[in-house]
Amino acid sequence: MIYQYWNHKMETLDRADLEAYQLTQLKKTVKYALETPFYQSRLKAEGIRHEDDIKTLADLRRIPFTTKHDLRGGFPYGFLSIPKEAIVRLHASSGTTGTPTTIYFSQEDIIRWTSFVARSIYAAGCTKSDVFQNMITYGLFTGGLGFHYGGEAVGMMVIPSGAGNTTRQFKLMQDFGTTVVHATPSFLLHVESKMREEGISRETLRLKRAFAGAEPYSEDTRKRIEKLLAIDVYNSYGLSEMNGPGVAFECQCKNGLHLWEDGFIPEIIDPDTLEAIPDGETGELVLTCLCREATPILRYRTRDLTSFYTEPCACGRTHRRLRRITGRTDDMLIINGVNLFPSQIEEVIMSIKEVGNNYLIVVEKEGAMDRLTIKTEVNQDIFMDDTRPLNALKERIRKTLQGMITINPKVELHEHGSLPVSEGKAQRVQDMRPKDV
Ligand code: DLL
Repeated sequence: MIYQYWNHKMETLDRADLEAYQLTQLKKTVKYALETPFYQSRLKAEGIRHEDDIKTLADLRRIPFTTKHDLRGGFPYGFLSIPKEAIVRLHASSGTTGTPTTIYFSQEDIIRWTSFVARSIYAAGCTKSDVFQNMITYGLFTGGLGFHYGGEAVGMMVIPSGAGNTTRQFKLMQDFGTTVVHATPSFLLHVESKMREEGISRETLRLKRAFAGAEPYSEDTRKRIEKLLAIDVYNSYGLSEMNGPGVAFECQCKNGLHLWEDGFIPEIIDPDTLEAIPDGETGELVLTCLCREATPILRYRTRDLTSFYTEPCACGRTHRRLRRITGRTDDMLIINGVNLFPSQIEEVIMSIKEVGNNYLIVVEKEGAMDRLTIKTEVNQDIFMDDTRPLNALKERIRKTLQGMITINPKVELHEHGSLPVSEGKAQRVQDMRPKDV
């Protein structure tokens, strides 16, 4: 395979040069951080009064972690390091507790962010001949504008269709010969179901690739989308605190996500002890943003669980690769004392071909015990009136799940298209247990 690089020099820097570059950028970031109300006191308490107090990359460890809680506490301007007149954009994530976290960008920040997204899109093999339909939410969410700017920088024709309205999405794809789409994996599954429902023939579309991210999904889900839509699907990881998309992305080897280490310093820690863990082992990803002046964020605890591949990638890029994110430390369900990540359930059910494209995990209290119910849609080819094969399928799903997760779930089969669909990030878990128990 011939690999293409957006910025060959930066993408293939050897480790020593990459670390030297990181140190320069880290010092700049610390300089900006010292301008913010939040970090001023934080850093000074650790004896960091000037960027020159950072002498090596190891000095990063002197800086305490930053959490979502800290960011909320600093709302609205506690993390701002430049005069307000120099801000050209704000993005925000609302989260669940009400207080949003806001990230501000200067013009230079937007240019740098755009180049990381463009680099990612290019690594997946796209060129300026592509027609790119950005089927993800625009607005305060970073997915829309982040990919929009990146796509334009590559020179693709960008169709800012946004999420939702599958009928209009198909029309745009057919009218303009869309070759690449971007969406959450759950929306891509929904698009595929709708395509069949509306009788859209694959031959009328020119689709070749999709970028799928913003939420966890399993390798089986990727394979399912690839097979059903006959396209290549590339995993894309990012978070608003680190700009948005364009933090880590799969190249054409599709074997882990290159984390752009000239833009971000990654660490993987044990979420309980907060100690660094050996390369290759799973833990919480901590990121330091090296490419933003307006809102510097140091050692941010992402809560995302992942690990690094230790072997190099065939594409020649030197930036280390993350394994697929398996969940978040705050996603973990404890069911009758057993720890369970929603991704473990997805992994099992998406490998069963009779299972449809949508599912829901429900946890309730039944007396003193927790009760896990998996509601899944069945494939469109399955008749809901035929109870015998349906019961056999239900039993097969139950047994397979029990074997993998050691919990005996109740399984409910639902007709294709009957479970709620989300256009953005899917809400797969309904935990109905009283909060104080
Ligand atoms: O989801 C940014 C983004 C937009 C990424 C479009 C990729 C594509 P937030 O809304 O701040 O930002 O959510 C960030 O989403 O900490 C992960 O928990 C999760 N996440 C994002 N990408 C992936 C992925 C955007 N590829 C949070 N796999 C992160 C698993 C993902 N989880």
